[in-house]
Amino acid sequence: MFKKKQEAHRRALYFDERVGAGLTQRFKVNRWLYKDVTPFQKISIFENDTMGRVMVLDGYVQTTTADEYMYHEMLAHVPLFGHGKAKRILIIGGGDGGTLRRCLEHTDVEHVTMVEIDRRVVEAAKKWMPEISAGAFEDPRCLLIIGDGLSFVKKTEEKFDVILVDSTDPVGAATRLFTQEFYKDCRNCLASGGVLAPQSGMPFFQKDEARNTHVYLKNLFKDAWFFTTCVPSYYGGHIIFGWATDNVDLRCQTEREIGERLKKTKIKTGYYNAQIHVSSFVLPQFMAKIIKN
Ligand code: AG3
Repeated sequence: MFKKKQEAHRRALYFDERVGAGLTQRFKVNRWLYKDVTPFQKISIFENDTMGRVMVLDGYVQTTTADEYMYHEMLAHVPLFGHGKAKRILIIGGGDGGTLRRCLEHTDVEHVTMVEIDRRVVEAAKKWMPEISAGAFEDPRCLLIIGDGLSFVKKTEEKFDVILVDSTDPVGAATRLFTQEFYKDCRNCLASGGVLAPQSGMPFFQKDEARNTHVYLKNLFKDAWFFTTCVPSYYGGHIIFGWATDNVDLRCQTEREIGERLKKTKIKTGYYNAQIHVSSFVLPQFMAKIIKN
C-alpha cells in the first residue's frame, strides 16, 4: 500500500521518458496542465523550470516551448529555402502548429495544407502552448484537415512543391508513416523538382529506422540524404530529417545563395541561418555509414 502511494506521488512530481535500455531522462513537473487519452494516443502537457511547457505523446517528448524552434525552423526552412520557389506546401502531422507557422513566414507561400490525425493535439497545443503556432492556424493560407495523412496522399490529386512529415516516433499509429509505400504516395503528389522531408528520428538510438528510411527514399528519388538538427529536450544528440528530391542541385547550393534568399525575407530565427542550412547536410561518420550500407 505504502509503495503504491509512493509511486503515485513520484508520478505526480516527475515525468520519466524511457530513452533506451537502462536509460531514462527525468523532468521535474511543476504542474500538469493537460492529460487526455484520445482514440490515437495519450497526450500530456506539463510545466518544467528549464524547458517551459512540454508536450508528451505516448510517453515521448514531442516539443517544448523552450526549444521548439530548433526543430520547427529546420524542418520548414531548410526545404523551403532550399527549394527557393515553393508556393504550395503539405504538412503531414505537426498538430502543435510550429512547422505550419514557419512555412507561413515565407510570404511567397500561397497555400499550406496540413493533415493532422488527432484534433485534440491541435486543440491542446492552441490552448496550452499558443506561442508555438502563434496564430498560424488562423492564417487564410492554411487549410487544416483532421484526417489520416496516409489516405490523403493516396487520394489527393493536388501537387505540392514541398511535403513535410512532422510525425511522432516510429511507434504506434505513426509506424505507417515510415514505409516506402507512404513515401511513394508522397512522391506522386510532389510537383516536378519538389522536396519531401520526413522526420526520421534520432539516429544514435534508431539506426535501423534511419537505414530503412534512406533505402526507401533512395529507391524513389534521384537524391536521398538527411539533414540534421539538435533539440535539447530530445535526449540523444542529433535528430534527422530525410531530404528527397529529383532535383539533385537543390542540396548543393552555397551559403551565399541561401543567404541572399534569407535576406530578402523578414524571417527571424533562433537556430536557422545560411551556414547552418549548408552544414546541416554534413553527416558525422556514424551517420554516413548508416546510409552507405
Ligand atoms: N516530432 C518528433 C519527435 C521525436 C521525439 N522523440 C523522442 N523524444 N523520443 C515532433 C513534433 C513536433 N512538431
